[in-house]
Amino acid sequence: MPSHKVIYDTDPGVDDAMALFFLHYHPDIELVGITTCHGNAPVEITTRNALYLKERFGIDAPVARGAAGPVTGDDAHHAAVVHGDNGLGEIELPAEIKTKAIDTPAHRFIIETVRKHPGEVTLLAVGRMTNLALALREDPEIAGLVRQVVVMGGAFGYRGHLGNVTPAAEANIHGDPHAADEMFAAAWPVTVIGLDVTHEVLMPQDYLRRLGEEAGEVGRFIWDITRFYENFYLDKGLAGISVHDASAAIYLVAPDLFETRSGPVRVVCEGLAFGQTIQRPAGIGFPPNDWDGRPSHAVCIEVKDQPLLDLYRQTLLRAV
Ligand SMILES: [Ca+2]
Repeated sequence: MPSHKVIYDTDPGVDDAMALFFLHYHPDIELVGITTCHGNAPVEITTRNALYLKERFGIDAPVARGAAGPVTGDDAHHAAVVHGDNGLGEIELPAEIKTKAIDTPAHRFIIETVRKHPGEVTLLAVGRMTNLALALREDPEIAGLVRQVVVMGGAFGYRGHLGNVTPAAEANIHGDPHAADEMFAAAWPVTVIGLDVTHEVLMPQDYLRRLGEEAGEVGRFIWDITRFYENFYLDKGLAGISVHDASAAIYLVAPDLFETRSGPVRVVCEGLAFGQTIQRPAGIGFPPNDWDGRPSHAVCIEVKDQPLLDLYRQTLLRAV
């Protein structure tokens, strides 16, 4: 029996698709729903991509469409330069997707699913945190009913890793900082997989080529969608693509590959550092401050990259 019921909150997205495959093929994970959000592309496109991936790879979980923009009502910003205009690296996609999203909006799907399985559901959020914030606003009690929240987002300056939208801010948090700050205010256990660790995990082209050769249709698909994405990273002088969302997915089944630091987390919601995530580490004393009274969460500060890449590959080989 799979030991993790997971709702995957996502904005596919090249690395979102790569993480989705890990969730789909890992035997200890039961994907109970896919909720979509604005982010890498507008929500119409991320939802369509989620439906396409579900249909093409035979993923059972329902898809619920989520928020089109941040909780403030401001315009959404998208990352076409990284993921292409279609969100999946400009590969050719069918004009029509037969599979449809369910009628329930994402945040309500989250509430209903968490209430149906109290204490069992993990929320894996790898896009903007908007759907999670909307779920908390509608039903704050769910914070006490989820098993855990695992987030890909943020940058805490560990080992000198900066943001990727500004020197201060990472894209998922920058895209809706108010939602992220509300998410960190809730008393549910959150683990953050930020750029501090995802910029330490790189898939070089050889790794992707081998996956393409060995992991059947899904391997070839990953090779295809990463061509555009890879150029973005190679142009920046990196030795491979950063493994953002899949690192967060892998944390679910292999938390021992990560080291964490505890303490409450705040998000800067205005000014120059808009979207910056700042943790007040446990054990350090400060005068009264804006972190007081907030729940402690775990921020990943170290990762064992080679075992993580091995686990990803082994899991994808199960597709063959
Ligand atoms: Ca994502």
